[in-house]
Amino acid sequence: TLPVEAIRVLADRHPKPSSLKFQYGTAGFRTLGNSLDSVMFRVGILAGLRSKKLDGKTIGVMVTASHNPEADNGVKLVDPRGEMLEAAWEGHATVLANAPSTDAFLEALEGFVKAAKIDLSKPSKVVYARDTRPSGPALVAALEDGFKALNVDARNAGVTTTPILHYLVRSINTKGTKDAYGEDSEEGYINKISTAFKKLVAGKPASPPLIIDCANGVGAKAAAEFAKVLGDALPITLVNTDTTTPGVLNHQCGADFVKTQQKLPPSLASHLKPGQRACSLDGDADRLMYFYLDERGQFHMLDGDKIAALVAAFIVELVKAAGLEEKVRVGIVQTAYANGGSTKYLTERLPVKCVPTGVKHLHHAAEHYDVGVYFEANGHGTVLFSPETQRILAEHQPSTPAQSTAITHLINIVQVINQTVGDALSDMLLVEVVLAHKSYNGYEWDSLYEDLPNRLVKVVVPDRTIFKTEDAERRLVSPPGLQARIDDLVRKYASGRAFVRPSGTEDVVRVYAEARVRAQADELAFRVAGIVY
Ligand code: 16G
Ligand code: ZN
Repeated sequence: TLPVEAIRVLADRHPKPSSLKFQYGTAGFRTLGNSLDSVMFRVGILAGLRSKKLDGKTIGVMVTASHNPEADNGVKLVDPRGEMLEAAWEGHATVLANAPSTDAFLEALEGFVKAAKIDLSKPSKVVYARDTRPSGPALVAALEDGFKALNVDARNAGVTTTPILHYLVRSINTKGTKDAYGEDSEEGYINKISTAFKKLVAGKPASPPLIIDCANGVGAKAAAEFAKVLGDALPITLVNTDTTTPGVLNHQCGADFVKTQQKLPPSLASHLKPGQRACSLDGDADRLMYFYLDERGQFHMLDGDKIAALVAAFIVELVKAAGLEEKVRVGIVQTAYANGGSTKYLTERLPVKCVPTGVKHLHHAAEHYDVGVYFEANGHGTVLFSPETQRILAEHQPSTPAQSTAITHLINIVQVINQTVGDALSDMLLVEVVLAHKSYNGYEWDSLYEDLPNRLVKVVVPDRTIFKTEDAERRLVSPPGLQARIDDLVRKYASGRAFVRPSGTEDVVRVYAEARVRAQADELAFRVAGIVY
């Protein structure tokens, strides 16, 4: 049975604020950091129950609000293979977080344990971490009270990136098996990735230093580790590494700033020379944006779509060179936000699937390919190699030296990639491998295809729940009649495309529009926004 008394005593110390309603959305629970105390406590218990339900496998808990403002915070659970929490449990998490009192919480908990058939005699194991936000320590303390209440065997991974936490979860759960993912420590992570990276770029000419904008967030620490271990294999200059000054996290810097503002973070102006490439991480280092200045000093962004195109083309080339074209099918997964230019370029070369926003949708769709490349335009993404593909790579007998080289490269690429989730630093090294092999600079990479000018705006509406979509969020089914009006507007613009979807992380509706020329993309976005409200 549940340790009701222990839970009650601790739960009383973490009362739910009566005015708030919480929701486990695409990014877990996320809101102002100072309103999350009760949520953290309850998530601690839920994580323990999830572990018991999965026979004592280790569950991850990450405390972060990613690219959001410093005052925000959040928490999400990571399933045993390092993947997002199973969708059905998102609803359970929401119900438990909203129980109005300790009694109501206990009642909901008992009902849930029964309904989900959780065997409470099973062990429960959790590994948890947080980003650098000032609200983090207090929230982690509340989480730890949740662990204590259920007597969870909890390992503190300290202050680290979201993708490292995902890596740890998978490594812990596969330890000693034939699927062992890596040594379950941050050092193990850095070593695994950097060793493979060095093999991949051995003998390639040294590139000019790569500038990394760390968003003044938790990625700064891991980036510094990589810089140290990689040495001459990849000269790195770190910028925006201040994780202690209040207010600087994600402020005027980072991957989300670059993507939404489509401009250079001001702090990089003095570092970046024309022709040189740079990249930005977000606040928990799971999103990556590249960019460069051309000879005239003009800013050019290389977003998740450009990364997908670069990486997919390279993997396809290696698969062909390895003589595995018939056995290993490479495919791409995108969302509605993918630039029309990228979708056109990719569909002419590879199977492409469009899914709703959110990593869980992309990840699952990517699992259907032998090699599934998924990236959101915002810079979150990774590459999945199916178990069968990894077996083929390990066992294939190459018939020429060229085939042998290609297979070795593929095997090392699998090691560089964090297959559990999008990982800015691992993705960055993957990009650097491709750039080194193709001898591309930013401009040459950018020339793979041309982005259509686009504009994203958010609209505050009285009730965003009335907005319902279909066709991977590309069309509205509700409110009735609105989609037809959007279609009428879109038709007036050359290469026009627009869609409207309710945000999963903010109380707004998002409008995306693109068109052949900049002014028209802007105009279309604002006209659609005008009829949404
Ligand atoms: C979250 C998602 C991201 C998505 C974004 C959309 C994860 C790990 N992150 O950040 O994939 O692009 O939400 O936000 O799933 P929105 O629904 O507010 O537009
Ligand atoms: Zn993030």
